[in-house]
Amino acid sequence: MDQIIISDLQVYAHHGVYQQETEKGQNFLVSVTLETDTRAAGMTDDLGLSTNYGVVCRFLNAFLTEHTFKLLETAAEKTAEALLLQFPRVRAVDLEIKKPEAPIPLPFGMVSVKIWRGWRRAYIACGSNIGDRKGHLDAAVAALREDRQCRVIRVSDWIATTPYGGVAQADYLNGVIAIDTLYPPEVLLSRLQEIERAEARERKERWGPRTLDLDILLYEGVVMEEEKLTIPHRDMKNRDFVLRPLAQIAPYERHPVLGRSILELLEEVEQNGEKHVLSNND
Ligand code: A4P
Ligand code: MG
Repeated sequence: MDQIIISDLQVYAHHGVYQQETEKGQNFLVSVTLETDTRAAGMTDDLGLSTNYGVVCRFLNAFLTEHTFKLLETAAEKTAEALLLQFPRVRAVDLEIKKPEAPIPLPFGMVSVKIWRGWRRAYIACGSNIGDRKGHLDAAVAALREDRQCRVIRVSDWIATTPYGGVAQADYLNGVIAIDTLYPPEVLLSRLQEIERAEARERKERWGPRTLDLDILLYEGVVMEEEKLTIPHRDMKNRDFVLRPLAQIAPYERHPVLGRSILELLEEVEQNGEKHVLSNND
């Protein structure tokens, strides 16, 4: 991706573990690379289509002087988050905060903390088969829209499906939500479980009926296999009720392990797999 680069912006601020640092203050040097698409601005010469680096510098200065953090790590973490929330065209930031006057009683060149943080695309499967099914799914979208660390990008249609897993229970309403998020995968999972709890979901039996079930299908090409969290979702390739709505909003997204597009996986399950999508959705 294109980059806008600011290097060694000098900010006088009060971060540090020692009292003298928070009382007296010292100079910090802030370097940031903003990952952003500059093409539209480049083609039109219109600053409104880009991110104004002067405004970014003033924002950095204000943020780092208005807050006091003990650790450079925290200063970097919070500053990166603030930048990503403040400037909508910035997809990711590479941020380094240097502390040239750090209280180290030895000769040294520089100490600094450097981090990369960015918005990552995730796809969330949602399902409900108790009560006001549409109300529960809509509530999940509303909760994600209210969360500053998430941006809802697209929402599929809600489709009626028969239960999968050989359990006799009511039909489901299923769909998929595409979001960009600042949460790492484990934190996103906890956040989704909070939203499930808010819709009064009770976990009694595996594959049992539920007011709201939210599963992470894909997370920006991440592959991980832990008991608490497996990405991509272990069973997505066998589920037409997941692949159909996912294909509606992201047909060419690739499954990072199988290496196949969602459209290909959907065709496969529709030809050879179980059919749970009710035909009156078409
Ligand atoms: N977990 C691991 N990986 C993930 C992931 N990628 N996303 C862990 C979310 N959670 C993940 O899930 C159990 C545990 O899986 C979590 O604690 C989490 O740490 P759960 O939601 O608490 O329980 P569950 O949903 O009953 O079990 P499971 O295995 O997640 O069931 P599924 O796969 O969600 O299937 N038929 C239709 N037509 N439509 C449906 O939506 N859903 C199910 C449930 C069965 N049949 C269905 C549908
Ligand atoms: Mg689940």
